[in-house]
Amino acid sequence: MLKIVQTKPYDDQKMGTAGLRKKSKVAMQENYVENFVQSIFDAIGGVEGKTFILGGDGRFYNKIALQKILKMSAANGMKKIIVGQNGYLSTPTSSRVLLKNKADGGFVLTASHNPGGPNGDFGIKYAIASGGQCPTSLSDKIYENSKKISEYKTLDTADVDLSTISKQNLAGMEIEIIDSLNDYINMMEEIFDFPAIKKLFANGFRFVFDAMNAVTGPYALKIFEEILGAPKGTVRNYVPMEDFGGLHPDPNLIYAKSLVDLMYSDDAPDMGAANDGDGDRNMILGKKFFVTPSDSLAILTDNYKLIPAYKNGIYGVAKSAATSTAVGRVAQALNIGYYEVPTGWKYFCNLMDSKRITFCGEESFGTGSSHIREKDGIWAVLFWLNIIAVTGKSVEEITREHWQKYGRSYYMRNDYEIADAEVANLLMKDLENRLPSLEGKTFGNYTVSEAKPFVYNDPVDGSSTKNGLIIYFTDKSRIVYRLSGTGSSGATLRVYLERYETEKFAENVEQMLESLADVSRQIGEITERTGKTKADLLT
Ligand code: G16
Repeated sequence: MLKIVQTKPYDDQKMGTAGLRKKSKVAMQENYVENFVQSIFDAIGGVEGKTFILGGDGRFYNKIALQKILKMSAANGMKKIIVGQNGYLSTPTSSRVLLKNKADGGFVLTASHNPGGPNGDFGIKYAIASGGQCPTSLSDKIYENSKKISEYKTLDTADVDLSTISKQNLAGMEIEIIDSLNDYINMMEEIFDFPAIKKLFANGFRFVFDAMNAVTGPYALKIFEEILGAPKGTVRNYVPMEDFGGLHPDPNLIYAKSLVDLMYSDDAPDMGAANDGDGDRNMILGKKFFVTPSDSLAILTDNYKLIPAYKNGIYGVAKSAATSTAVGRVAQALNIGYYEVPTGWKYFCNLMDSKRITFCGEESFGTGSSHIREKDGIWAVLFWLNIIAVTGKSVEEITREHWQKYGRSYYMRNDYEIADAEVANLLMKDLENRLPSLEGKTFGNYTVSEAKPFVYNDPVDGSSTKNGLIIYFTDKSRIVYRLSGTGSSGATLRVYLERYETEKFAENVEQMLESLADVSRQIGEITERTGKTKADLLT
């Protein structure tokens, strides 16, 4: 039965870099999810006659929020909703299903790499018909709606059973529950050389994949162990859990600790990889060897010819401004288009739609291609396996050869957790005002050649976005400052350090970047303003 519920607005439903991300307890407040969803429906002119995609990474509160959205969708007159079995859909799969079904929009219930559980985070990613995250113009409209919402529509009815693949009807809305694995796997088989990778495993290549108790577990089990024949035990932490088994499902050197320990042990397998909560991020490791996401993007791009789906040519490549410039050198050598965009996958989408780029990636462990409109963790892992299968070289050899050919960008991200967001906002504002006065100044061994805010003018829709501040030095080093857009409380100041070398490749990245890190604290007045003499997290 249709029910119109009177509600009071919340004032904090502004989407960040990738959707709405909040503490679970905030999201669990009365009508919180409902207000946000109705605000979206209203901002897009209603959902009558439309088709949507719905799923999530299985984290805490997904089950409840899925039912809320299903009932609201039917009450608002949606024609059809396609839901992953048991409510699971990774972010890449959801983009794939959305594009394949030419759906009008989609929801992925996830806070991505943030921890889950009652004391963790919950989130909603909202995708538009192009398969990517919604543009700022639309998220602003949704935010305005959320601040004045007074009622929403739902149904007074029993919960929908999402456990079996089926077609159901909810007050006139078709619910199609799909096996979310098959379609995604078929797509990967079309892109990569599965027979070559199968042979690699048959020849004894040792690989470990850590699904971090998150949504890619079932995909990885099926692809790596069942289809490609990697031995049992290759995929670890493959059962999706509401709290990720207490893990922080962020595939980096700090949070994927057990995988990193294994890969740096004497019994390390040939390759290690991990994905995040919703399956769009990836980390690649060799034996006692870590590949930065920036290098990974450059290496994948340089090797595109080895992959069946790309061997006939790629359009171009893009990276976020904060990502190292490594891929730029490859783009120049390959003579393909090269774009630098603000942080946020949505900025790549216009470039893909207009066939300006095929590949793109970010320092935050995201890599992908135009096969979908989201980054894709398993895609990146398969790309590496495909290169290894065809070249017979190890992760380390591939990376070192790349440095020999192009030089090496030593790269690191320093994160400062700042409890009071105002302190962080002011630090950025004051630094921006000081930028012109920095040009020509020397700090230790580094002389500033240019200092400016990063401004992106989208070549497709003409929109202009300012995101972060960049300091360039005369020796090609760079420091980028920006505030994270994915946190759920306080502020995280991200400082990205890059130093370019062409000859001497020292092993200790932290040491190579130590003096630049000091310079970044000096220029940003970080210690004076936050009391912090070093970063809280280095990745
Ligand atoms: C999201 C976006 C990414 C972006 C990242 C940045 O990742 O989808 O495109 O690079 O946020 O996060 P921050 O603003 O904290 O630096 P995800 O994996 O959370 O969806």
